[in-house]
Amino acid sequence: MKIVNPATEDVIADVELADAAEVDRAVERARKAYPAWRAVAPGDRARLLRRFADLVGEHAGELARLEVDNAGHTVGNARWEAGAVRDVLHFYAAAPERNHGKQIPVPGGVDVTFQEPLGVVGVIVPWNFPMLIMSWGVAPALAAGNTVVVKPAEWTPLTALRLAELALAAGLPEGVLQVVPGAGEVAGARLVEHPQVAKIVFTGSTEVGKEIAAKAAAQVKRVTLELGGKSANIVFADADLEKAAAAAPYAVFDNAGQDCCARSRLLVQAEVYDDFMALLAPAVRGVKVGDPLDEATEMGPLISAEHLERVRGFVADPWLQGECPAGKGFWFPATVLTPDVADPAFTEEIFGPVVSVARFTDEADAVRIANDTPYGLSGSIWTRDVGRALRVARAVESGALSVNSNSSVRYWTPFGGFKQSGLGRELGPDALAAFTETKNVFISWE
Ligand code: TXE
Repeated sequence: MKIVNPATEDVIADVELADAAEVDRAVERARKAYPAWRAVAPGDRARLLRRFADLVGEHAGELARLEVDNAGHTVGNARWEAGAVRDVLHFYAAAPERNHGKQIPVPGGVDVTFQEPLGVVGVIVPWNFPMLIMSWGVAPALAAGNTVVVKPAEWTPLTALRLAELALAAGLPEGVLQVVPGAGEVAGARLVEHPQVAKIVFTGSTEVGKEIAAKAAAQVKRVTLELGGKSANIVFADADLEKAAAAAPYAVFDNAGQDCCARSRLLVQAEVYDDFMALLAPAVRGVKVGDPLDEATEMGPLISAEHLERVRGFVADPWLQGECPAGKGFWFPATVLTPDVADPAFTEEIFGPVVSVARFTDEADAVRIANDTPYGLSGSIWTRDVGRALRVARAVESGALSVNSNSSVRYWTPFGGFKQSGLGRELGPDALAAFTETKNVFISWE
């Protein structure tokens, strides 16, 4: 498949797509590599993962450039992402030596638990944050003693393939981490259906997530799902409006809105609506869209022509649109809509640089609108009232909320969705449990 730079439409690579038989061979190699990998002494496994992390750090510039060229990320963001991949690997490198079980008092003997690895884990990655999301699955899975087969998104396999090379260079044995580029319905589907794959970690659309959950259920296969979002950015009248308005564009236009945590519904309390919108307009117009390699650029292109058309289909009668380059590349401007709350632009995940604004009357109304969605991934609350911040944070049905901030993801805290935004949690100390089974052993002393 021809891999295209979304900013220039140049073909930058030609990658062969794996068929189902190739996936089977990869799973077989992973299965063969598993007994030796799980038997590696914890300290040695930690050392190998640290070496892998260090190599990622040493190649951060190269990885960032690949992500810029392949996914259209701005160079600043891509550099941060490469650093974050390194940090995620370092964080979980500490895990093999801390993967403790318990000793539980029982009569007649000793009862202990072990955190056993699962076996072969399949990680299916989307195109919006190719290397970063890959690392969220790979790092804890490897740390817990599993072997991993990654299926990157069709459009964006380049950083995944490079990370697999770096893993080998770091000394991870053959078969422990493999990357199989391929079509979702072929290679992805085979990974899900393969009886020797013990768990699937999937990030992508809710539609495909449901299909994967159903297929996995047929084998009682473990799944972690990170799916879509339509998160709310709630601005109360008592907020620091200037700060909230300055932050709002980045809450939704970062990565050109191709972010499952994008706060694509902006809810503003009625009495400050006009003041807030007057502050928002120049902030949106000020978003610098263009060449992702330019250090000053804040927003790059969308991933593909197909996706550009999809995003365009949601936009009618914009309240405001910024500028974007004309000519080659899949460009779409930062866009603000003020649709009816029943409009698809307000209810569906657009996954582009489009924010839909609505007013609310009071706290209860804000919570009602925020929760009136099948999604529940992230969100922000802007207020100076600590009590209100806590009440609303507890009431919004969402997995990751921030108060007076856009922040969603820190690798040492848990991340995942309520409702149809997902199943299970990634990152943080708890993610390790998602890659192990608890085994209970009773030893009689009688
Ligand atoms: O996602 P898909 P797409 C949302 C976003 C976007 C929409 C479509 O709204 O516009 O989904 O994006 C693999 N069995 N998000 O079509 O199809 C596929 O190859 C197994 C939200 O790219 O879900 C890719 O590797 N695997 C999101 C991955 O699944 C299958 C990130 C995601 O692709 C498969 C991306 C199948 N039957 C899109 N079909 C987020 N939450 O961050 C596809 N795949």
